[in-house]
Amino acid sequence: MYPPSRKDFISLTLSDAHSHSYNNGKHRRQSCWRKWKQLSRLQRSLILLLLARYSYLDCSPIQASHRSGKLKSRLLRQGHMWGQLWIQILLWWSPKDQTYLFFLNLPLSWRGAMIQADQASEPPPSANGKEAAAPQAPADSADPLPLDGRTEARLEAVRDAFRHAWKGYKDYAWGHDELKPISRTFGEWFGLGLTIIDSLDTMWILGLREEFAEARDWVEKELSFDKNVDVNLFETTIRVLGGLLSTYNLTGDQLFLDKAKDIGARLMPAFKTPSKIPFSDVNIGKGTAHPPRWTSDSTLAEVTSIQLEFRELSRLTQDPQYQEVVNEVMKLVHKLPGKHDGLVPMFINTNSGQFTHKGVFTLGARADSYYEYLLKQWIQGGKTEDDLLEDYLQAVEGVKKHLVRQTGSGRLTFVGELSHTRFNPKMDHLVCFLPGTLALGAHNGLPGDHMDLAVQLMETCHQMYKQMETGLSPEIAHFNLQASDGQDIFVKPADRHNLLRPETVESLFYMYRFTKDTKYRDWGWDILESFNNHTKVPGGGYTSINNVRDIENPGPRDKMESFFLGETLKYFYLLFSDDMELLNLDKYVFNTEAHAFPIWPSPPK
Ligand code: DMJ
Repeated sequence: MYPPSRKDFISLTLSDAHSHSYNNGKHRRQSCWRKWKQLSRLQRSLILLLLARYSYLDCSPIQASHRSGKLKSRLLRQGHMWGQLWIQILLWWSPKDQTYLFFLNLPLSWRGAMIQADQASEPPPSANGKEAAAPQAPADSADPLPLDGRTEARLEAVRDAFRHAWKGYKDYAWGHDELKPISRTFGEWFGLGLTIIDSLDTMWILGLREEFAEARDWVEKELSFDKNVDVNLFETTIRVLGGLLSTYNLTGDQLFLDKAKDIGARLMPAFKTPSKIPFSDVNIGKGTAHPPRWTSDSTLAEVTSIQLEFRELSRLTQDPQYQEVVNEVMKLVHKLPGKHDGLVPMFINTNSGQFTHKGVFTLGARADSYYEYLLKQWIQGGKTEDDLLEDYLQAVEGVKKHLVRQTGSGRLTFVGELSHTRFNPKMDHLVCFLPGTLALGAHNGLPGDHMDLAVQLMETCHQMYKQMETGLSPEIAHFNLQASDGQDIFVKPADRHNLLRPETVESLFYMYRFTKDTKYRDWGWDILESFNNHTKVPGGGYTSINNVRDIENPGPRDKMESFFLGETLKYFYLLFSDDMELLNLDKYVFNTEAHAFPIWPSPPK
């Protein structure tokens, strides 16, 4: 985890019979005294010196990593007290070898970015044939930027979180879709090693070249799409096709484009429907596609949030078939009756090509990324496709008119839902992508009031974390329109789970990039600390939890979604990084799974 050449450490070996449980803090606390007595006088003096300034130190694994993070950031924040001498103490519990490690790290000068030039991979090979030229890898985050202590500490905390998540995945789920960190096994969805593919570009961006190399090796030697398996078109497009294309663009490594072409071609049968609205499921081995068993409908967000990826595949391969099928979907939806001031229903029929289940309008599940991709396709295409812009602008007006309200007490702005003209003051955490999207639009010349709304919604998404006991947002929040009882946010028992989702961190990243207001970074830091506090699993991995309102028993769900590594941790890193050239938002557009594609050059006028 920490190369010995860079750190000095003292290790204490303990025996703890319960170390494999999720939270066994009590037992460990009892043995603190014994461990303390095992330290040398010098070690004790150093720790006492620090403790004299920083209240107390606990020994429970989750709390300890949280507190050591806090301690570290407080030390770094007050780094002037120490001149050029930085002291970091990291308390780390390793249940595998049952060892507490006290790391004393004494670098004599601050080195800035952690990525070393010698960690870079081979130079990108150029693409051949009629494919587009191999991408220029963006400025590597190895640039020696003058980082202050806090920035570097936060970036390193994200790398630490990634390493911890990766360790669990590697140890217990390697090559499978997802880690189940509590039972120390894996979950399979499509059997495509989703976590590896979703994580590739994150590792590249974080500078984790060793981990990247082992993942690349797996992609080269183990990944095969020649499988008799039904996959979901949308999920496979955003995670697998998106992850491979993004990694190709970052690295220039032909392997990833070859794999992207392979999966892209295998997904094409989904578009062979009477209406040209794609089916939800494709068998990538047999080349057949079908809707779910109970309906011939597809979800609206799913059929309209695969465009960035297929268009990019066409650009890179110079083969128009991919972009043609997805552009056709957008054209059909653009012309379709049944919208409500730009708001779209949640389902569309693959036979008739018409909206179904009309009357329910949400920016949450099943509709969310339709709105996101209107704007992002317009940006990707060099702002030339007017229908996309028109639909986006109309939709934002529809949102403002029908869905935006404020709570009675704290005047929190939120986006509710409309159900057959009845307003429901309920907002999914998924809607927290919206502040970022609105800010991105305003940055690209769209009305200033989009930014005003973004600022207000960002505050609300922040409150959805802050007002919970764990500091983590529930999956769904209800808002109080009345002023009477003073409470703005309610959470129903069934909605109290947290799946390690990225949307709020994603929006914080956009808001920071466009405003440079450091409060957005601080809010992000609080969220990272809360994830470390309540979802980090000793031994490796992070788990989704059942109850964000219960500190004592958040109820681990035993699942680490691939988007935690693909999106959440990537957006944390980009939020904290001072390097504005690292995926510059004037040059790149992110898909809905945080995979980045270059913005196409505008055609000559
Ligand atoms: C991700 O797969 C994508 O962000 C998608 O758009 C929504 N659901 C998850 C994350 O919450």
